[in-house]
Amino acid sequence: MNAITRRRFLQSMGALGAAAGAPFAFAVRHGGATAAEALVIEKEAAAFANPLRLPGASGLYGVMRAADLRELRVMRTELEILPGKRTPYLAYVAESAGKRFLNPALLAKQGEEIRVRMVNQLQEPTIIHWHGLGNDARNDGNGLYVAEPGKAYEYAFKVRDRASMYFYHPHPHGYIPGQVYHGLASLLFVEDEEEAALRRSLDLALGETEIPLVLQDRNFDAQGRLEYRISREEMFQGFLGSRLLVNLTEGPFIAAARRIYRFRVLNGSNARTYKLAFLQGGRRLRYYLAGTDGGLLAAPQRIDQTFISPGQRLDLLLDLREAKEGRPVTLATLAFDPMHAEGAGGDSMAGMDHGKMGAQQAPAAAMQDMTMEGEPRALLRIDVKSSPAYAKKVPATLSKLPPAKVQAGAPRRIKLAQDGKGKWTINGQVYDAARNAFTVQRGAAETWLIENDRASMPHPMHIHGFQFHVLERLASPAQVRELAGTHGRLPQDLGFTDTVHVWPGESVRVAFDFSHPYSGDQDYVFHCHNLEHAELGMMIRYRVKA
Ligand SMILES: [Cu+2]
Repeated sequence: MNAITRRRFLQSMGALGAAAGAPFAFAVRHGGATAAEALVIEKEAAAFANPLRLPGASGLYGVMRAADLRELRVMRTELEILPGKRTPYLAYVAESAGKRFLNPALLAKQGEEIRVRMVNQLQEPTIIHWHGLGNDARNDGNGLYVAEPGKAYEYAFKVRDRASMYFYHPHPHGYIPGQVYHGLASLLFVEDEEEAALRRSLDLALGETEIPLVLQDRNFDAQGRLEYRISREEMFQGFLGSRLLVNLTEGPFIAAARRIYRFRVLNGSNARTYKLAFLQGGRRLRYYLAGTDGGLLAAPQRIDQTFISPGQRLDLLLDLREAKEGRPVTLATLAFDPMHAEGAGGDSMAGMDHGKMGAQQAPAAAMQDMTMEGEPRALLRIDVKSSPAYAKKVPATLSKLPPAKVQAGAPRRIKLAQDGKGKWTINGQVYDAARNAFTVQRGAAETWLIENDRASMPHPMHIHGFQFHVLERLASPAQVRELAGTHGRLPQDLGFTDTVHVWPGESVRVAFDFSHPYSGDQDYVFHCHNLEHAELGMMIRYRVKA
């Protein structure tokens, strides 16, 4: 949003607030979407004019079978992200059957082998992390091994994981946020029988009625080049870009039939969290949460809003037969309190209006063009067309989700805090790549209690090597509690996850099963997926002892 449209946006929010007889900021701070908020977002979406980029047969996000993949060159290229501008961009480039793919969307069946040679054509080290997959340490790409400039790295692993949409991106510590920001990130779809059954029962086709949505926020200069200039203070908070992109499309729209659509959402932003809702005519539509990071839930959950933190994926089903005809539906991020409570004594800051707080601290000119975290914004407009008859129903059960293997006794405690010197810590430590913070026994069940300090920020905590279950949330902030069910769990806590968002003052109890087939000790990392936090050292190394 440029300065002028942003000013207009704020004016219209003010006008709506006045019309409703209360300051709009109050509604933003203390609740979900109001009708006024929804209408402002829908007005923004009405101007969206760029067709959403979809995975096709080649090019950006071109779909290819992982089994056909031989080589991924990590290189500098150019891409038209903003209409009419050439943006220098980093991409994973593959060639297959005479076609060129940029950041290919990979398909793999459970049990298949992936053998790929990554060639580093950058001027700095890199390595691919297969985010969410239960690989051995060497094939995890955790940054303990990297490929130096001009060198290659051979991956060879069997996909043992449940069907889901996974995420591959760079993981060389010291370079992660910049490489991801400048373009290196894409998707890996793992398929199994349950996945195939869902696609059949809903008559879904990838790229048409099953649509991946990669959410990212970026800044561009006047020439269309990506800007990643970040102060120490911004590193401490995490990078927030002013321009919201979906599949590298700004202001995107799609045309859709009145049927069930599947949206597979990746939050690929460095640090921005979103609160997703579908809006029509000032109200939230209900939709289904079908799956999370680690695949399908046992049963679909009926929801009308959900948070998604950096690194997380959500599998959503939207039945457009429940929408009104002739009026667009808008995928939005709703207003929420980003809870950047790191500045002071926790509680006192947690409920503050951060928009105002920020405005006092930063120069007015810089603020006008900035999209605050938690600001209500449109992400995608869905134009609903009349269409052929469609009589499919969302199945009552989706998968045989394995139950959590819960260890009795005292949990392993993981404390998230700051060191008072501008760094985030895990159990009081900043990252030391040379030593393991602790060792777990291969095959063991462990319960961890992840406790976030009150004077903190939300931290999306991501583990390499395993998926886990969320058992319980304690002392959650009100905006989380109001979406929660039994044991304080959110609908997205009901499946397997590799990234759990832990809010300031909150504690989350999670269950791991450290079983895997690899002989020999395996070293992995556990870190915050706010990429700037990880870069500052919010990461530990741990060992799975064979
Ligand atoms: Cu963090």
